[in-house]
Amino acid sequence: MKTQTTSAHGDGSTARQWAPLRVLSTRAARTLAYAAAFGALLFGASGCGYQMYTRPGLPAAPVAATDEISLRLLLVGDLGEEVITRTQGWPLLDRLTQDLQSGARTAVVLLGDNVYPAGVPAESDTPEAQAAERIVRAMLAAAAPADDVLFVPGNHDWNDSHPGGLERILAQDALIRRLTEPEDRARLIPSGGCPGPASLDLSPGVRLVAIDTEWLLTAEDPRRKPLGGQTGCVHGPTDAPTPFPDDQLTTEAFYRALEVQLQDVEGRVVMLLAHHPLRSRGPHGGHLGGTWLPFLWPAVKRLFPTPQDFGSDANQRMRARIDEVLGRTDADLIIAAAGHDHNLQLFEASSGAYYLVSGAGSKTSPAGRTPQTLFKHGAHGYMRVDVLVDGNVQLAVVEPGTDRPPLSIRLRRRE
Ligand SMILES: [Fe+2]
Ligand SMILES: [Mn+2]
Repeated sequence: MKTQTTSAHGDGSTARQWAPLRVLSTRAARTLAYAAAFGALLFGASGCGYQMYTRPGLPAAPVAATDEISLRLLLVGDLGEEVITRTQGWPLLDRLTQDLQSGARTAVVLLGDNVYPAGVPAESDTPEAQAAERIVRAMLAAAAPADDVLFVPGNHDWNDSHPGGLERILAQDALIRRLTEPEDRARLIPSGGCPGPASLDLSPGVRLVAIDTEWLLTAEDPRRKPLGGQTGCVHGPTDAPTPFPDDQLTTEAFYRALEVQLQDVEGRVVMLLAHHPLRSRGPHGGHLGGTWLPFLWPAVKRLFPTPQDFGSDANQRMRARIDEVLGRTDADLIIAAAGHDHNLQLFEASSGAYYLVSGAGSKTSPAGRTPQTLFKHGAHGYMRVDVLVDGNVQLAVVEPGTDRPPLSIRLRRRE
């Protein structure tokens, strides 16, 4: 708001009239004042950006003892800023390492935008390649105690949606493997520049299904075709994948394969892992407030949405298709996890499915809320999902610098 006030006063008047009045009497100044008031209204209506919100009356989950946890998943997206490699450490990564000392089986899931600004370059020995390697090394070091480390691709990993993305996805895959050889616990998933779905049954009761939403968002755009189009793609369980016949690697073939992975999972917890969210009230989800020029930026985004934003046709189509398939799953508990918006959000849909955005690994952005919002906060952090020995599932929001999770709830299984 400050900018507007300043410019309204900056008209340089040789005031005989009281200056503010005189300024307000010009048409330009009135327009600015209306715009400022409108902006303030939008800013206010959007829940004031970065603030934490927790739905009132949510019962807190009882604290689980270490031996009650059978599987722990730590979900963090958009972690790829170079700031995480600074020598004095990145508090979020220290906290992540602590959370892996649980004695249970653990997996760290990096929800995309693993390396900013444009993924891992194919050529090594450039300053950009060295920076990318430092970033991936910092992640792997923090996740060292984890049994599995899964890197899900995001738009920035695909050369920030520019041509040449496929090479950079393959380079990220190769770099992760090179840095973890001879172990096989860290991987890019889906791999090979393919859309997936790649599924991993971490325990008999828990299936992870990873998909590459950047591939999906660009697959139908003829100008961006070179992004995807990788041949020899596979789908299904990572240890027993099925090939896509080359001529059938279409979005339709993908959605059919996704449906298969989400069927016959009665009694299980299914977690969909993707970079782009299906639900969000962050800047990519059309949230209006709290960003730079709060009343201008959303208008620009609305007029010129990119596939990265909810407003675009490609994004809407993709979300509708995935939701349609999710709606037919027979899983007991569905968690659709994503990053992309740089904040922490949890939604509970009327279907009983949970949607989370955990994209605050290295940046932050504001978030508004919807009637389905259980929690939102524009702050650094990640989400922790614990599957207990007794079958209960708990979700906590972990933020560095706070001892107690700002949210810790038990997720409901559907009847
Ligand atoms: Fe991001
Ligand atoms: Mn992104």
